Amino acid sequence: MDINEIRQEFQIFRNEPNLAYLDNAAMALKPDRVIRAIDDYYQNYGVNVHRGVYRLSYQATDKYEEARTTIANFIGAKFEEVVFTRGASSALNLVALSYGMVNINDGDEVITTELEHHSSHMPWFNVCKVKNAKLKYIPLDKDGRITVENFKTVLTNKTKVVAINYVSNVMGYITPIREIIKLAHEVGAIVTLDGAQAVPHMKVDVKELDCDFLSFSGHKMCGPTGIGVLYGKYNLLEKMEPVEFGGDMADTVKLTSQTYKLPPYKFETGTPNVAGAIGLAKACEYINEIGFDFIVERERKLRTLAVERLSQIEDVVIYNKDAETGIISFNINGVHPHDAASVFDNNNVCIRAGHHCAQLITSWLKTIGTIRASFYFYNREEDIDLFINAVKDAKDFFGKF
Ligand code: C6P
Repeated sequence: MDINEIRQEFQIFRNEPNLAYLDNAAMALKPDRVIRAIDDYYQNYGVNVHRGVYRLSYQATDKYEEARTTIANFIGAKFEEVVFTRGASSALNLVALSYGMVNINDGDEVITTELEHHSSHMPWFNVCKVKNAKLKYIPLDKDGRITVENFKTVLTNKTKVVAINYVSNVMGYITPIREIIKLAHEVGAIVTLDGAQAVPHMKVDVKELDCDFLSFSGHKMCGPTGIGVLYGKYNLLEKMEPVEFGGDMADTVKLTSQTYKLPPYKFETGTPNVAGAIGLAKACEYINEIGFDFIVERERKLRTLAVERLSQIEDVVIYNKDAETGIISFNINGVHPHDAASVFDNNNVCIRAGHHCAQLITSWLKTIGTIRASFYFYNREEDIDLFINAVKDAKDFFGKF
């Protein structure tokens, strides 16, 4: 596949062919076809769904629900198991608030890790605090990885929930999730999987994984902002209570009682993000066309090249040298990550610096933050040249002080 041809479909690269966009873990760029699909909805049938008894509203409803089918197929789920949310954060919170607040009780145990993004860990910290349950952390190995062996040391018959990432947004490690899910199920626990950094980068099939919940965001996979997905096994979603009430999710409302629609609708209160769902479905089609084989291979190649060259620069500390995905976290000795970031910007390189909303792993690494470069399939070898030059510039500039 020709990278230049791929890049031609992105207005940002047409504007700035030499931009090294290496902040893909924060957000991926959008190809024309995703923007066109959103535009088409607003321009040609931009009305509300599920409500109007007229042609345009049927059309919008059909497109919205077709989008759900496309996204369900993308992750191997059933149509009714795909709940649209604002993003991964709201999906992860929905599980904690709806499932956790009801099913976690005094003395129960929830397992999580120091590798979690705040949106995966904090909702369960809150549940455990309110419900007087114990939050346990899988000890990370010397490289900061989650291992099955270490998972076994915290798993007990009291474990009710495992809240864990599939790919860490700081370390880029792939969690050995299949084995963890199997072991969790053996003690009757459910697994809520944070797939925000996995679903855009590798084939994720919820039935094959047998995870109970999976959360992810549209904007990290070439889709729009403000849309994400909570996948849940239907038998769990069916028993869960909504956490938001109001328009569209209601079935019957009387003075003395109220009932709700079946999943997924009981969790989608109010006018949904129709354009977002349509845009995300288009992004799924686009990613399927690019193909995960290509995406995985490309990211691996770029990462290997970048790590090789980065390792040759004195005073650079790489925290995740052997990670499997396109995320590199590092620091330049004596240079504050935010100071370095400004030099990267001057070199036309977009990276992220700081704790990446994952303060637990930042503390574990005994640092105040890291510089993070993250690749996607549309990145070029030339981006690595710009990136390496920026590292050298930052080192030379701040190294003087
Ligand atoms: N991580 C990053 O730069 P939202 O913001 O809701 O779309 O996604 C939250 C989220 C949850 N889990 C993981 C593993 C994530 O990486 C993120 C988002 C971005 O690393 C923004 S903080």
